[in-house]
Amino acid sequence: MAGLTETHHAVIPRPASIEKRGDAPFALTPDTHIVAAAAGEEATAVADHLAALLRRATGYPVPVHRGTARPRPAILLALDSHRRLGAEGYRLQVARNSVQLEAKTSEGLFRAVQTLRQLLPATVESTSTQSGPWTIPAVSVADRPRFGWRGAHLDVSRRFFSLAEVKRYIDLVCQYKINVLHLHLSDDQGWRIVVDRWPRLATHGGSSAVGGGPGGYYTKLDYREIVRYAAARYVTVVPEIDTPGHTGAALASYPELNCDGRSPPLYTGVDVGFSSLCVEKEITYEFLDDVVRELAEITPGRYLHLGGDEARATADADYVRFIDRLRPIVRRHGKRMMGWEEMARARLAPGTLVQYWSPATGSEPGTAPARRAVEQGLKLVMSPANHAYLDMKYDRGTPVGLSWAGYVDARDAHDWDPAELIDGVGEKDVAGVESALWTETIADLKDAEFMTFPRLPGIAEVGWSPRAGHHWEDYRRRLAAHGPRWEAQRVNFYRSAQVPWP
Ligand code: NGO
Repeated sequence: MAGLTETHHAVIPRPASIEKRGDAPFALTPDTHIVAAAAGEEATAVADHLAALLRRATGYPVPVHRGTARPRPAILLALDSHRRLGAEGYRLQVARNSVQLEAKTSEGLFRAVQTLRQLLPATVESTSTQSGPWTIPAVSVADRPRFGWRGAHLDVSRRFFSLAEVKRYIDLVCQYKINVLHLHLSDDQGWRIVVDRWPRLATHGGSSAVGGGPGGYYTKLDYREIVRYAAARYVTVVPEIDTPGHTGAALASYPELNCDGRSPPLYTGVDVGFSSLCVEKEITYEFLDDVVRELAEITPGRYLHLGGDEARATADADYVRFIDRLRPIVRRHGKRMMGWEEMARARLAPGTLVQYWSPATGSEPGTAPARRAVEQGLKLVMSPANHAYLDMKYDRGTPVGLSWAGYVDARDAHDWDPAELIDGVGEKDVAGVESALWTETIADLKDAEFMTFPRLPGIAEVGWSPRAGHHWEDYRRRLAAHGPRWEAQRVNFYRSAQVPWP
């Protein structure tokens, strides 16, 4: 294990166990092969993914062989069902002559590849050929995640992000073993996914953005492509349609969804909490049934997020009635529901995931929804705004972002424990963690990158790494080594003064 004063690697999230071996480093050369000993196409796809990555910066051919023949020097990927590594765990052994990656599943192999990348020099992340040497220190890693849910939320409603931009975001976050992409697909300012039965949602509701900026929406083909691209990186897409509030774009598109039968204009401001679907009208539930059905059809993941936050324009009793009606709709279409913490005010089905976002801690009043969720036997995904909201400014000088939950610098993103934040919420109640990037103040992907890095790696480490050994001093030295990796990938990151960048 890396001690406090002796960091010999810069891997983030910190592996459960990583030890130096008494051997010379492995060096990639023009002769290096990758051997996919693991049976099955998925493991071979992981090998191909690694090969493509290595070819880019080294310029070496890095051929991939299937089967057990073992040309030397080689990087070997193998599936080993006997090891108790869990679905995402892996072992990685680096010696002078070989690199071995073993996991129970191809998903575990993919996580191992992310570790391997980070053991190589930063220039391996370049998109053009660089000169080596391409050495990997001789280490032995045994790793598995603390929590199964390590999400990244992206608000594509307030600002629309193109297919290419979403793919880049996936590519950047999956390096930190993020395994969920939560797409906030609808809000007051924009509806971003085609629903065939309600076409104006996208064509009208998706035609604008915050500040009146250009809108956009995903066709079902686009969405399927995001799902496919994410799945190839072992990231599950969780789509969110926010209800019953944050529904301005839908209300603007269809007058019949409004209680008074009249559509408001498209909203381009940044206020929250003023819109609501009409809880009394039957057509509201026909609408939701169509939306949930069509979204379920193109979403292989288990969860659909139905929002539920800040429904200040919905009376309390109406809110509970609304969730009572929503519950069977989600079940009918074969999915489980996820919702923001407010949803725990209502009765929820077993298996529903509740997403905590309040900055409240201990037994402060703001923690009550979390306890209500736990009392219902439900698990929480933790996104406390003062640690995990990537739209908060780093400090007073940050040119974009909000500050209602305070400033969140690199240390705040790393220095917290999801199982110790709230009285009555322990390890067994936590499904995992998720960063949230709301985009009211974010103009484009460059801004999004600036707010994501260097904070997301801290949240990812909170979600993946063992509780023991969680030290800011050790972490910030490892984090510093990621600056050059982001430079190589042309990531627009924030040079936090808390981090000793090289
Ligand atoms: C809140 C609100 C969002 C805002 C965000 C800004 C939740 C769950 N609802 O978080 O609509 O965009 O704050 O920080």
